[in-house]
Amino acid sequence: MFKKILIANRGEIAVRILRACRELGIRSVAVFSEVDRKSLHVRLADEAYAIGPAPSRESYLRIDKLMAVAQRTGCDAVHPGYGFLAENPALPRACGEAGITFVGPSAEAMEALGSKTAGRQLARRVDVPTVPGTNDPTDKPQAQTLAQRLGYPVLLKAVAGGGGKGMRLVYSDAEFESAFRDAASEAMNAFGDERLYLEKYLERPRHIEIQILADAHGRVVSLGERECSVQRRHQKVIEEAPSPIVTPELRRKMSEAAVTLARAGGYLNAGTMEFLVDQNLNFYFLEVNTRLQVEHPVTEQVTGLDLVKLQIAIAAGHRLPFAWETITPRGHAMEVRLYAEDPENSFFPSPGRILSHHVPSGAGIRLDEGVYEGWTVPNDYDPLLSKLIAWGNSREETIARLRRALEEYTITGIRTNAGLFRRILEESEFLRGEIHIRWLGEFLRGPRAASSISLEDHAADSKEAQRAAAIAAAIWQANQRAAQTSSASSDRENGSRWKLEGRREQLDRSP
Ligand code: MV4
Repeated sequence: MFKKILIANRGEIAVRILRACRELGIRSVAVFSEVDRKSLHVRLADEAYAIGPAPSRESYLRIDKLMAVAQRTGCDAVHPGYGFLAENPALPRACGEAGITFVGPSAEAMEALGSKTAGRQLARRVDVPTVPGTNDPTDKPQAQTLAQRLGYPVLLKAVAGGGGKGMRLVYSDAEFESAFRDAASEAMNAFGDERLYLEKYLERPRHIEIQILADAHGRVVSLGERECSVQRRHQKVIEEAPSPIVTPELRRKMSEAAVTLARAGGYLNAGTMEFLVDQNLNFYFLEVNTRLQVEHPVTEQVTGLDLVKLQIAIAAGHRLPFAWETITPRGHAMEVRLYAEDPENSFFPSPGRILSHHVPSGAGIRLDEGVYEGWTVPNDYDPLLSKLIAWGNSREETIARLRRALEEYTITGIRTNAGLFRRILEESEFLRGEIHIRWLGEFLRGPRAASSISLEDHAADSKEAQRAAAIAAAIWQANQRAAQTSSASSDRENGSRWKLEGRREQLDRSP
C-alpha cells in the first residue's frame, strides 16, 4: 500500500480524499493556492504546500508544481479528485515519468473513452446502444440527408465538444443549413475544430449513469446507477440512487453495457458511463467520465462501499473483493449540492465570509463539505460548499430526512441555494419521480414558458449568466476592497473590473 498521497485538488473533495487516506494509514499531502491558505483541506491534511496564486492556471492546473511537491515530499501516489486535472492525460503521463502512481485510469484509456466520438465509436463496435445518428464527423449535405431520414428534431454536436458547448438543435429542414453553419463556426471558435456529428434529438430523456470499478486483474464491476436528471445548464443539482424508474432488469442491462465499454476501452479504476433513458426505458450511451464524480456519495450510501478507498486499493494493485452480480442497492440515497450562490438573483455566485454555520446531523444524514465558520469562500473557484446526503429505507424516508436536515442547515454571511431544494422537495412531480433533463429548467421558469424552450435558449442563457456572474463577482470583490480600507497599501493588483471579469470567466465549474 502507499505511504503518502498527494491530493491535487481543493475543497470538499480534497477533504473527502484525505479522510480516506487517514483511515488507510496513508499520509496526505495537500496543495493550496494563495487564497486557500486557510482552507479546510489544508488544515486537515498531514502536510500542505503552497503552489501559487489564486487563478487555477497558475496553481491547481500546474502539473510541474504538483509533481515538484510530490517528489520533494516523497509521495508514491497522486489523487486528482474531480475537475482541474482529473481528466487530463498529461497528469498520468507526468506521474508515469516520475515513477509515481496515478490514482485513476491510464492516459490511453482517458483518450480512448474521454473523447465523445471515440466513445461513441467504441460503443458501436461492442454493440452498446447509442442515439441514432452519425458515427463519424459529417459534411453538410450528408448530415441533412440523414436528418431527413431520422426525422426532426435533430441535434448537431461538435466532435471536440463537451458539456453542451457547440450544440445546435434543428427543428426543420428549412433551418438546417444555417444551423449547420452556425454550429460549425461556433465549434471552430470554441475548440479550433469545426467538425460536427449529428444525432436524433431526444425530447425529455433522463440522465442516468452507471458507476463502475475496474481493477488491474481484469475484474470490472458495476455499482449500479445514479439518477442525475435534475440539472440546470449542464450543472447537476440533485442526484439519487437508485433511480425511481430503473428496474432490476434495466439495471442489469445498463450495467452489462457499462462493463462491456470499460473492458473495450482498457479501463482501470473508478469511472462513470453516462446514458440517456427515454420514456420507454430505452437507454443510449452518451459519454464516459474518467474520474471520481461529485455525486459518488449516493452510490456509497446504497452499496456500503468507500469508493475513494477502493480507488486507492485498485491503484495499489489490489483485487476487487466482489463480483458486481452480488451488489444490489440497499435503501435509497439522495444528494443536494449546496452552493454559495443566490437563486433569487439568477444564481449569481455569492462568495464571502461565513459568519455562522450549523451543520445537520442525526439518523441517515451525511455532510461532505470543505468549509467552516469564519472562513471566506474565495471568488476564484467553483462555489460548491457542501454536499448534503440523506439515506433512508425508501425514497420517501430519504426525502423526509433530507428536508429535515435542510431545515437544520444554517449558514450566514453568504447566500446559498438551500431554499431551492426546499422548493424542489415539495414539488409533486419530483416526489413522484417524474423528472427529466429539462424538468428543473421548466420548473424554474414556471409552466407558461415550458413548451417553448429550445437548446439555443439554454445556450444563450448560459452565456448571459456567465456575463452576469462575472459582473456580480466584480462588484462583490470591489465591495470587499472598499471594506478593507486598512489593507489598501498592500493592494498590489489593481481593482480593474475588466481584469476581474476576465478572471471570473476562467472559473472552474466542476462537472
Ligand atoms: C443529447 C440530448 C438529447 N438528445 N443528445 C448535453 C451535453 C452532452 N453531454 C450531451 N447532452 C445532451 N445530448 C441527444 N441526441 C440532450 C443532452 C442534454 C443533457 C444530457 C445529459 C444531462 C443534461 C443535459 C442537459 C441538456 C441537454
